Parts: sequence; C-alpha cells; structure tokens
Amino acid sequence: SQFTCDHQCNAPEKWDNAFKECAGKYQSPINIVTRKTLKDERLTPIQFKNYQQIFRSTIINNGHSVQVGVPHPSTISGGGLQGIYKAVQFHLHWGSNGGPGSEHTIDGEQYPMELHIVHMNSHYTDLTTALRDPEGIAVLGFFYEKSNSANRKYEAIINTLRNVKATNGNTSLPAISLAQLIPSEQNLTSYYRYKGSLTTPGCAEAVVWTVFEKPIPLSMDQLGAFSELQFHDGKQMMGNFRPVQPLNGRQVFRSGS
Ligand code: BO1
Ligand code: ZN
Repeated sequence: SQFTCDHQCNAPEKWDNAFKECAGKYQSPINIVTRKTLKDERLTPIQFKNYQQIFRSTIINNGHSVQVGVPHPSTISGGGLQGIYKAVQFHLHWGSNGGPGSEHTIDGEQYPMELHIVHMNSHYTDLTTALRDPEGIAVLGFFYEKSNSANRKYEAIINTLRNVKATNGNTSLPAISLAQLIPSEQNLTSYYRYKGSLTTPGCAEAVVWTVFEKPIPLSMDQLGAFSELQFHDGKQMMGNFRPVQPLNGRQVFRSGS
C-alpha cells in the first residue's frame, strides 16, 4: 500500500506492525563498517547518461521528505549494475538544523543529510512490478557535509523550500540537472554496494544500494533551511531518517578503484 503519514511517518519503530516487509531480513539503511567491506573489482565507475541534461520539474513536500520527479531519461549503468536504470525521482533525509540526519552511516558516523536518487530497471515501466524484483530499483545515496561557504549549485532548490513548507505544498523548480547536485564524476569512483530495501513503507527488498564516499558540501544555513519544512502535523520536518537496520549476514562491497 502507498505510504502516507497516517502510518506514523515519524515513528519507524511502528512500521514493522503495519507493513510486513519492514520487518524483513534485508532492510535499509545500514551502518557500513568499512573494515568489513569487500573490495570488488567489478565495481568499476558507474556510467552516468544524460545527468548533465537540464530539466524543469516540480518540488513537492510529500509529508515525509521533499521530492523532485525526474521527467527525462537520465540513466545509470555499469559499476556492477545488471542493466540500465532510469532516474525517477530524488529526495532527501536530514537531521535537525544540520545535526545528524543521514540514513546510512559510515563506521557509526551519521552525516547531516543524505540525497537519494531513485532509479528503476529499464525492463520495467512501472514501479509496482520493479518492486517485486530484488534488483528492480537502484538508489544512489550521497552524503552532505557542513561547509563554511554556501554551495551555489543548491541555491535554486533551497530557495524553493519556503514555498513548500506544508504537506502537499508544491512549486515549480527552476531548471536544474542531476549532475549539478552531485560531486563531479571523477569523485564518484569510491562507493559501497549492498542489497537492501526502500527505507520507508512498504520497505520492499528490491533495492541495489550504491552509497558514495565523497560528501556534497552545504553551508549550515543551507542545511538548516530543510528544517523549516513541516510534517503533515505541522511539526518541523527534521529527523526524517530511518535508523540503521541489522545486516543479517549481508556482505557490503566497495568499489575497486
Ligand atoms: S528510499 O530511497 O529508500 N528512501 C525510497 C523510499 C520509498 C520509495 C522510494 C525510495 N517509494 C517509492 C514508492 C512508489 C513510487 C516510487 C518512486 O517511490 O513506493 O510508489 O512510485 O517515486
Ligand atoms: Zn530516501
């Protein structure tokens, strides 16, 4: 079923009861213990196609995050992925005013925010079918770090946040590209890979996760701007991350370069 805030957006510990798959064995996010990762030479640099393409879209407060649909065929392939994956949407998870807020953690370190670019295997035309395939979805996860200066590439997006404060608030986004949101390609060769799930209900175990090592810099003001958004109950939207889940014997791999 579709995840709405009637199902305790802010209470991940209650999801297991309402959504069977959230109690599964291969859930996300996880803490990545770097000394236990296994280097895999097949994890070559990911091929980004059309990531430079500029598009117009709408930014929406969906009650648990702020989300932007990707309306054009940006794709990823290579890097050990089985086939081509099309970008569908991106959204973020964050803490309180720049405090800890990422979903994945690295050796126990929680970053202030995490970007998820959600892709669907190009075999599929709808998410519902893709969610039944253990590799139907590929999510790219990027961490943010505090910087002393503002990141100009994020100004346009962050300036729209004041217009989408309330749940279901939406506004048009100035033209952007996916490439402008993430580190340059030569900084994307180091990443972690494992098999897991969506981090919100229904928690489908259908996700090939790629978590990049290189964080994206944002100023404290830029990070803090996300805390001005509101959950459906009007409370400040912050801490919209799921806590880390048990690995249950899964191996986490790291890229070969
Ligand atoms: S995440 O990247 O693991 N945080 C994540 C969590 C939930 C979704 C996507 C990514 N949900 C799915 C919905 C679908 C929707 C799709 C694309 O996102 O279950 O109904 O079509 O927006
Ligand atoms: Zn997410």
